[in-house]
Amino acid sequence: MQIHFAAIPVALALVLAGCGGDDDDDSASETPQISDGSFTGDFAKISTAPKGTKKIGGTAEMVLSAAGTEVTIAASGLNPKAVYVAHVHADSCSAADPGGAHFKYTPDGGDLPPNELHLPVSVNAKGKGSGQTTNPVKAGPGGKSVVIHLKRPAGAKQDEVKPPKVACADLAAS
Ligand SMILES: [Cu+2]
Repeated sequence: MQIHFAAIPVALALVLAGCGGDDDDDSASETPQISDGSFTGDFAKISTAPKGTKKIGGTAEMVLSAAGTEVTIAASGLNPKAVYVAHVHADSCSAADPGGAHFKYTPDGGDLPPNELHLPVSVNAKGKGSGQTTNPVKAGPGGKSVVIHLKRPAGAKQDEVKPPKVACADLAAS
């Protein structure tokens, strides 16, 4: 058996991050143990939605497994001529700012994937929106909700500078 000495810490860290099977505090790893499971919620329009936004429904689902994280949405009531984007957010839909800030794997890390979970949303002619994203790392309990933003209003030529939140779904174990 030949293991290069320098490779051992890396291999150990991978094992600890990958299985999460013990609580021993014998390493620098701060990765909390995260259970597999499905977390789902129903979309509802929120108060920050621009005037004229229709009633929004549908569901969001986040699945945590050995494969990491998969998030999917199936929304209804969207404007087929508008452009939307969805993110996993770090607060609940009932927060003063619904959904709060974006969920980040590394709190002081960047605001783009793979440090965040972003879902492009495609909307069909009937206003049904779908989106999906994956990440090889399991999102922790910090991922509390999925928020749909209006990225570009119908007829607009440019994206919103700060895309308003139009709908939110709380993620709860299901
Ligand atoms: Cu967002």
